[in-house]
Amino acid sequence: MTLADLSTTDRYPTRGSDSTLLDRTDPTVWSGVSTGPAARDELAAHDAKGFHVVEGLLSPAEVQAHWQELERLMRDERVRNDERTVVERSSNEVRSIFEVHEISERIGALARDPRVLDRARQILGSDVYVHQSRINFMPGYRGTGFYWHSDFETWHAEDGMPAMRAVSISIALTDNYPFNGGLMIMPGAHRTFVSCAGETPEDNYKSSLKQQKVGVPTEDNITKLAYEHGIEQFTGQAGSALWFDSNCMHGSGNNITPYPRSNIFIVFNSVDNALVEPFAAKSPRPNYVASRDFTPLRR
Ligand code: 6CS
Ligand code: FE
Repeated sequence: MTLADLSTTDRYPTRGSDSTLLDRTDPTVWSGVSTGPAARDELAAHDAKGFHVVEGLLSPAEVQAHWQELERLMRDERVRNDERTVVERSSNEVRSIFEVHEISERIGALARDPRVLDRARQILGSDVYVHQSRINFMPGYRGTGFYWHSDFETWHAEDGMPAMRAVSISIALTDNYPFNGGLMIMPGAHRTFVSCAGETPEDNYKSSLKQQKVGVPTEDNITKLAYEHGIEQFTGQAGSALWFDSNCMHGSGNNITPYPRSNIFIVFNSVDNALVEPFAAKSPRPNYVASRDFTPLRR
């Protein structure tokens, strides 16, 4: 199979008539970049489980500075009225702000920070660019979660991402507890691609970013994966970070506690995995949800 074939052949068919479980045919940790901040055992854990945690990535002072940046963005009427801001379906509270690495210089610098950029390059084995960035606020009392899903299933179907060669970092800016919507994740389930039934509606992203209804695994398949792999939860102090593979099966519950669970997410994609035409949607999603600027990210 030539490189060109690799990017256009659909090895992960989805959004058809049925929902099946397919084996992953991509590495999780890619060869090609031998140096970086990740230790051998961290890469081994990431390969086996599909994720690993870096405690204390940001210092308390850095957490404070990024939290103040979040509050500044929240107060900025232009940001609130921007199409890149998604509000909660049940209230008018901000749920997410997308392309936040472009909107905020401080978060743009975080994406280029060697503690972040160099680890992404190590995992993906190449130069990388930012496919998507967002802040998920998960406010107290009314923050709603995200049902079980694989990000890659959406990025493949709707953004045209050919291979599982993207990785997300979720940086906690508030303490992530089991009870305030901490992200749940199935260790090892990243080696299975869950093909989902159901055609992608036109402009699906306008509703899916509030509540995903298409590209959602069946309860049968979630049950199978949960019984095989179990469920772990990312909890940790503000400043800690979760690195997780694009195909991890993950989700989060609602937050009815007084404690917000606000995280910064940055998704890195390999420059050798550039988006092509969507594999299961009539037209690609907008750039602020799926960047088509594949320029390698530099410090
Ligand atoms: O559609 C997406 O790109 C987004 N949806 C979810 C539920 N997680 C990843 C990403 O932010
Ligand atoms: Fe997700």
